[in-house]
Amino acid sequence: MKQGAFFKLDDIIGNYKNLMETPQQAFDNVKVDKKLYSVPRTRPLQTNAVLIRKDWLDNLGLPVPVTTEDFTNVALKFTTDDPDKNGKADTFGIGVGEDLSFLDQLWMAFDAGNGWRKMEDGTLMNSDVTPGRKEALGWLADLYKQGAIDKDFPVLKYTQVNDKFIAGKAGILIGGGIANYGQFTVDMKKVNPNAEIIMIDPPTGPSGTKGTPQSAGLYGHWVISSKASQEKVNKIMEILDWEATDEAMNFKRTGIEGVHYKLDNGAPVVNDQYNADGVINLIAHNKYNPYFTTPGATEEVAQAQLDQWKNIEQLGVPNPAIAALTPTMQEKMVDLEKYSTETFIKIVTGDLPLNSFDKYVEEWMNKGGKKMTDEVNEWYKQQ
Ligand SMILES: [Ca+2]
Repeated sequence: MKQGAFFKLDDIIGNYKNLMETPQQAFDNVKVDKKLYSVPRTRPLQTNAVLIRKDWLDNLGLPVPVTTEDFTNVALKFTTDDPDKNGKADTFGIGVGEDLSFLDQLWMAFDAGNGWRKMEDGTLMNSDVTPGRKEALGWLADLYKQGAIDKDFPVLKYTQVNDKFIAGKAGILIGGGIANYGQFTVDMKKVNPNAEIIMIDPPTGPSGTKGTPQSAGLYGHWVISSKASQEKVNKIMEILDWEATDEAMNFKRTGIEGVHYKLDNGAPVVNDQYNADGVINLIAHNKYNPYFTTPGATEEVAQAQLDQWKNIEQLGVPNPAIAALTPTMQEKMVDLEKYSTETFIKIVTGDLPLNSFDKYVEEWMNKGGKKMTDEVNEWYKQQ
């Protein structure tokens, strides 16, 4: 980039009002020496949603849970009180996967941060060794013991967790995705026409914190060769700018009526031409994730997804060390994470007591965690 291979966009980006709706963080994350040589393929900074069975809440007369305490209560009742009213004890509260996936928003409720947490003294601490992580593990262990968390979670792949939710075994996904909501609503109706899922806020923890993980806000970025003529640059930018409109986003979902889709009871149903013409592959370079919407999903589903995206816009927890890459991090991070995950699983399943967490932190530091933390803090000071 520094050799001038790409067109510098700082002076012209302001002319493209749709592209200018890109969050500043996404621009910042692609700049080189504070200069803009590319247009980020924008993704939303926040994409998570707590997914919960609304029909189960209604069957048991329970309100939508807000605090971690409410979630405890609902998860237990989803396990013991036959929320699907089939007379069998065949449900549980919370879906979790191997590596303790689907729990980001729980860690944030307990104030463990997103990867790294800025501490009160201004230094960064790895989320895996924060007091909040310990507290959250205690919460999980307690629910696991009572059967409110999937007994099989240590061996469940991502798709298996989703499948159990769709099948009506699990009632809550704390770290569900807005993107999945569309397909879930479609698939779940096939299993049970009365099934209803809603997206709700992440849980609020004991100290009043709540949040959802914030990403870098992009998935790759577009560059234009510095050899391109000004005319060509203008044309490319015009196209990218159009692709950042709601119009382009809607076009990507369905294409042209009569050619790519027809309306069936108000819901657009796409046809083979839609795939043949590659409409789905349109860049739809939007400020929100084009994958939020499911092709063929109803307007209500698409609207619920956009509403959720707006609901959590202010709840994003950034990772303050997202761009850090230190020598010890490269050398030890994978092993450290593996060690952490193995330990956490044992604590949740009761194979290790909660107070073993303190010994774990000590070990983690000795295994390179201390050195990595020092390096990350050195890097952080220079930002
Ligand atoms: Ca049941």
